Amino acid sequence: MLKRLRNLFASEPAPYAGPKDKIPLGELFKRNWFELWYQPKIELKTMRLAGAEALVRARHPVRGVVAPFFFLPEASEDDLHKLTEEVILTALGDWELFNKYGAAIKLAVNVPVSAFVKLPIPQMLREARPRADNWPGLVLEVTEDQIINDLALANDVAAALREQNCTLALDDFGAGYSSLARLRQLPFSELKIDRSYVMNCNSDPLNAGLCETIVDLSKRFGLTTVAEGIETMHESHKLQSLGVQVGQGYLYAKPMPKGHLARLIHQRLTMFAPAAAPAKSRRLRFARD
Ligand code: G
Ligand code: MN
Repeated sequence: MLKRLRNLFASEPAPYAGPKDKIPLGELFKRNWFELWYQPKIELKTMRLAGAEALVRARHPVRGVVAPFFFLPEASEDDLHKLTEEVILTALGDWELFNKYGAAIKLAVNVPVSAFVKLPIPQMLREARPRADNWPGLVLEVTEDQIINDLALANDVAAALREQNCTLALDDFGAGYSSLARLRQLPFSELKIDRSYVMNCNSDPLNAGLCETIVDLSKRFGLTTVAEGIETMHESHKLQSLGVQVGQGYLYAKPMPKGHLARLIHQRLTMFAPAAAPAKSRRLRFARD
């Protein structure tokens, strides 16, 4: 059952056997290859759709859908900022589509910390944000290693974002080894546990301990804990028992084009059947608010 469901959601880039050269980011825009895909975030307690993370993809005419590894690492700062602007504006527009299909979900975008210095992000949000009353705001994810050395900037940015109903999430948490002293000052709404700690957390006592510690910390600061890269039911159950509120990973759904997600929302598809009770499948309902 799960395997079938997973195949249903297998919308990741198709394998391509030809040369895998890097694609200049400028090319993406010039040729209109840029696409924004979405990976669902699931509330673990209810198995309802809690939100989605927007992830950049390139639709190459020969290679098919290409992941960021092939165009992000060598991109210039200017191009990265242009990409960030595009991502934010596209996600704001796409939200209207998901809302139309009945899910006013919170979308998250990835933002390089340098973009907060170079781009007028709060102003962009003010001008381009959906006007609907039920818009829940946008989450801007910044990686721990980039933000942790500039908490003054983080605080300024968080304050400006708050005025637009938007918040910061701390991405890849754990990978940057922030000191506890610094964590006290974090102006974030969400903490995303790095995939490397989520992996095998059900059987690896060290990872389980790290996840537990992060959940405790997150709770103390009143943050939502999100686990990234969940691939098995065992990991999912373990994380839920540790108090992780939201999960994201191939187990539930791979990143998919906005139309796919809109369709899933519209169809109210069952995405999840608990492994512990295979005879009685739980139905995933998509949150309307
Ligand atoms: O760090 P960040 O959350 O931005 O990374 C998201 C990336 O991780 C995306 O490119 C996505 O395709 C990938 N990803 C998402 N879920 C999983 C998963 O369960 N397993 C693995 N290996 N990769 C994942
Ligand atoms: Mn992210």
